[in-house]
Amino acid sequence: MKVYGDIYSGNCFKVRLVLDQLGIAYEWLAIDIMQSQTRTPEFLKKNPNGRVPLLELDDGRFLAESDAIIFYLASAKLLKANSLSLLPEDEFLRAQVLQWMFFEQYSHEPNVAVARYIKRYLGNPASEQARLNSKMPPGYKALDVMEQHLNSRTFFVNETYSLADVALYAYTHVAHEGGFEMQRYPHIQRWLARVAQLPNYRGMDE
Ligand SMILES: N[C@@H](CCC(=O)N[C@@H](CS)C(=O)NCC(=O)O)C(=O)O
Repeated sequence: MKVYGDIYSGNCFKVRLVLDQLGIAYEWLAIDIMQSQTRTPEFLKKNPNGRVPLLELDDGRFLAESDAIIFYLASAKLLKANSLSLLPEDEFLRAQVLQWMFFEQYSHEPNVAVARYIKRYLGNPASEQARLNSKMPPGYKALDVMEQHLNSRTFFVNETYSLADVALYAYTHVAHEGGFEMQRYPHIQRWLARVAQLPNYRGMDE
C-alpha cells in the first residue's frame, strides 16, 4: 500500500506510527502541503477533499481521514496472528476508543493542530494572531480533559495502548510548537513518554 503524507503533520504521523507498529509494509509518498501538492487536479482525483494523509490500497482504492485510515489498518483481517492489537475486542471498549478518536477530531485537533500550523508552518504571521488566540482556550480545554482522564490511568482505554492513544498522541506531543504550556500537564507528559517508549516507535524527525 501507499501513503501520501507530510510527516510533520500529526494526522499523517498517526498513519506511519500505526503501520510501523503493526509491521505492515508500505511506500511513503511525501506531499508538500505548503506547495499545495494536495490541491493539484491529479491529487484531487485521489481525494476530492484535497488533504493528507491518504491511503492507496494495492487494488487502487483510496481511503482518507487519518482516524478512518488507522481504524482500517488496525482491523483484525489485515493483521498477522501475533501482531499488536490496537483495537479491543470488546464492543464497549472499542466504542470508547472511537469516543476518544472523535474527541480528537472535534475538540483537540481543530485547536491544538491549527495553533501549531499557524506557528510552525505559517511562521506565526501578525495576520493570523486573532485566529491563533481563538484556538488557545479550546485547545487548553481539550488538554485539561486529557489530563484529568490520565490522572488515574496509564493509557486512554482499558489500561492498554490503543488507537485512542495514537490519535491523541499525534498533536499532543508537539502541542508546545503551537504555544501550549505543557508543563501544566504532568500526567500527559508521563503518558507521552510511555507512548514514545513503545516498540517500533519512530519520532517525526527519525
Ligand atoms: N480530518 C483530517 C484532516 C486532514 C488535514 O487537515 N490535512 C492537512 C495536513 S494536517 C492537509 O492536508 N492540508 C493541506 C491542504 O489543506 O491543502 C484527517 O484527520 O486526516
